[in-house]
Amino acid sequence: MSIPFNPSDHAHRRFNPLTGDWVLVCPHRAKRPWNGQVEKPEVTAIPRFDPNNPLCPTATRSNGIINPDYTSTFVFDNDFPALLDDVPNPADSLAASDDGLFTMSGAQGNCKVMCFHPHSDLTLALMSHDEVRRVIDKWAELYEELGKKYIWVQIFENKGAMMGCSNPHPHCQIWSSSYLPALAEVKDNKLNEYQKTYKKNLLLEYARKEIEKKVRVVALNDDWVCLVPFWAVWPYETMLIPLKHTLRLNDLDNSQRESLTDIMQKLLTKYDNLFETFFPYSMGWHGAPNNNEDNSHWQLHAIYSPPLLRSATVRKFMVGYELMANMQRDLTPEQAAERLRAQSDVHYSSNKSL
Ligand code: H2U
Repeated sequence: MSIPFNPSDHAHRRFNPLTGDWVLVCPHRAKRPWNGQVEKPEVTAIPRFDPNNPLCPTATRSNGIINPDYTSTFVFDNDFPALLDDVPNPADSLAASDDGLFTMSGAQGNCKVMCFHPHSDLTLALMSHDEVRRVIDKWAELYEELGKKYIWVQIFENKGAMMGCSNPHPHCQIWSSSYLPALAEVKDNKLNEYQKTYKKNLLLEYARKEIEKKVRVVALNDDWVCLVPFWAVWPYETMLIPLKHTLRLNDLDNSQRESLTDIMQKLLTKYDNLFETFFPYSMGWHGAPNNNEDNSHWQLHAIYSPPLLRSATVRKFMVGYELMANMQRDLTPEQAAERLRAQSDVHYSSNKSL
């Protein structure tokens, strides 16, 4: 081939050093016409209070418990928990089958739901600075409390019906487990290997180099960088990384929490502005496991995985080649970062009534 390689035009693969996975990037396909499924726009006319919405203050939940008339954040034990503390472990004979083909392992844990705000029609993008800060403080508090008992505390938010969010009310979930989930275990190993090989923290080094390169940076402040990872899989996937070595959410100091509030509000406003919609996503926090070991190879980070590709209604599906062979994307991470950077930091809805 005599044509010189251009990453904005030519198919190539990128390596994710955090997981060891590869993503196939096919930028030339971003121009193709779309005749596939068009999702219905997310319903935005959500009532502020609905007595039949089990996450609202004073509403009755599925199990008959009545929520308090909460005015800020509100945390409760999930009424349909995937993980429970009081579950026996499989017998030794099941835990290690001789042929390695039928191995089981115990799974104990706890599942909580955290409402961000009493009003169902708000999202983190529309909440005030102080309200978002209270969410961050509550995350840190829960992380600290649950981290005393569980090796892994997974905070995650499914936003929008497109991402499987079952209740139109700003909230997240917290699943704490007696084991390291698969992705956490992979990251633990990769971060450790990198630190041993290069004598550097992978994510701190990565953030520093991305800030120098600028092309994938969406927002930056004194304590945080928000970027589209070089190895992003979802079209507008982003990552939030603290600039200072920080292991867990509860280790964030006051300045980091204030600037996290700012950068989250900026990112979420840009997300909503991109297609003038309440941008759906799944997001979560990853920090050092709670195992009393040397976790200096870790660095706290958040991942946002939004499904939208071209408009409020056209989403990326992880099917076909992605399920059977390799994760794949069309838009390059650099193009995605540029588009997000170009979005206003003022929410589109502030100019019109919702
Ligand atoms: P999602 O929107 O991400 O599905 O989270 C809502 C969670 O709230 C879900 O896990 C729980 C569901 O089990 N829930 C209750 O615990 N009680 C209820 O009455 C309704 C929903």
